[in-house]
Amino acid sequence: MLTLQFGQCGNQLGSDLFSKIISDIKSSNTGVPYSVNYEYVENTIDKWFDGVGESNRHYAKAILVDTEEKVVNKICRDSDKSWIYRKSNVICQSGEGSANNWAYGYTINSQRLSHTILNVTRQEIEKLDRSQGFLLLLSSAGGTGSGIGSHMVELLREEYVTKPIIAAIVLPFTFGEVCTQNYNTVLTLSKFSDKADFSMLFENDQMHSMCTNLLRNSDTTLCDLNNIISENLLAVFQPSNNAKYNLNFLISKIATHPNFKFVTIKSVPHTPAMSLQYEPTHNWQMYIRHLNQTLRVSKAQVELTNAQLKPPNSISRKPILSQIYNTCVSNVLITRGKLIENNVITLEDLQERHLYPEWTDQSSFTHLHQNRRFLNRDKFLALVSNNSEIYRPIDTYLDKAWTSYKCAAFLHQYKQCGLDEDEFLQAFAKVENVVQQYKNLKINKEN
Ligand SMILES: Nc1nc2c(ncn2[C@@H]2O[C@H](COP(=O)(O)OP(=O)(O)OP(=O)(O)O)[C@@H](O)[C@H]2O)c(=O)[nH]1
Ligand SMILES: [Mg+2]
Repeated sequence: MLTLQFGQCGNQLGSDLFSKIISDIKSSNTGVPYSVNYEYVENTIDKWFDGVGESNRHYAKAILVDTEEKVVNKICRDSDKSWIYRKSNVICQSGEGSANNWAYGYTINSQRLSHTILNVTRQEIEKLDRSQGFLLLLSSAGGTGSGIGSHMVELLREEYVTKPIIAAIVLPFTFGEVCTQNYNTVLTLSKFSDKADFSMLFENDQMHSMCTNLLRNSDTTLCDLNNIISENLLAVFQPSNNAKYNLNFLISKIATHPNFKFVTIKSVPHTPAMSLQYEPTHNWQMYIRHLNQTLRVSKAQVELTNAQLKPPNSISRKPILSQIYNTCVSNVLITRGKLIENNVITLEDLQERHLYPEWTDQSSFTHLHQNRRFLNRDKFLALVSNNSEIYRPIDTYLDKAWTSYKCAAFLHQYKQCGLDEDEFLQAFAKVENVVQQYKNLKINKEN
């Protein structure tokens, strides 16, 4: 798998991801025989690294792209001792970035850099003849990751028509930071919904609240958010017991319908570092139940949905399951850790038909397992879910972007970079359509 890291967020996240891969393969307590661990480590190195450089440091299979040097220089300097980026894979223009403007990244900076990015990509792909495809890392809020990332997903799809392309897209804090972030997010999602096989969305809001509430970290930094995101990504992409498990397999299980290409990853357990050793280890079922809960619509939302869709029913007070749970196009559960006889994994909760729309079949749920412990954890579970809940964050950015658009806020900055009104409106229409499709999943089932 060739990773392409774009902009500040993509590069910082990528760096954390590769460090985590190394800690996983170096963890001492694997829980499996030597030969099983050996195969796991070999597969991991084969997937993420490409040869070794000076002092036996593994070269990451990655290309780094940015339009300012600060972050890239820092992560190249900071690489821990056992892995390193290839200098020739760093494509960085010493400039001022893309000014949080998607159009500046998509048109002006892409024009300068895309040729080089494609050339380096071609060289890498030729070398890695069994390459499984591309993983793109970026945030949707800035200008470089979102703009150049969007242009590259188009170019890659054009050149590698059948190769898997997936992305991890970090969505900005909703009360944030960059005034153009909503436009940038809509423009980015519109491109990725078309060109990527699927995109995994990570909301900074949610990652932050996990850090503060679950991990009791009162001083949360971007590194802490990346820590959770890369753990989630790895829990999905590290080898499983299924020999056929690769990117194509995952795409065939998770992106089963062309209208639904955005997914989330939820994982358990997350324990504060301080209490890790005192924390009881729960059985598989407890963790699965926990993941199952993440498929529920939050209470406030249930009330909202009910009020909008159906008059309250005074006769039947029984909760209607389809109204409480989100509707899932597909779910892939990956469990990691030792299976013992009196603690089996039962999957009924996640296989319940009420979770899935009628047009799907049994194959909308997939379970993969790996006996080897993950990152020294006794058990670790990740659920990749393609479900209706995803419309909520997307709709929030879309709404805010539309409100700005109606009063023409900041539009001149985009026009200056060559983005015309039509392209803007097309992006709005595309993302609105994504939202509607996911919303309809629920409505169709309830009718
Ligand atoms: N989770 C996470 N979010 C980040 C990180 N760095 C930046 N962000 C978020 O990304 C958004 C800003 O995008 P950047 O990645 O900094 O922008 P860029 O792609 O470098 O684009 P320009 O700086 O405009 O050229 C904000 O929403 C930040 O919260 C990171 O390391 N982790
Ligand atoms: Mg930047």
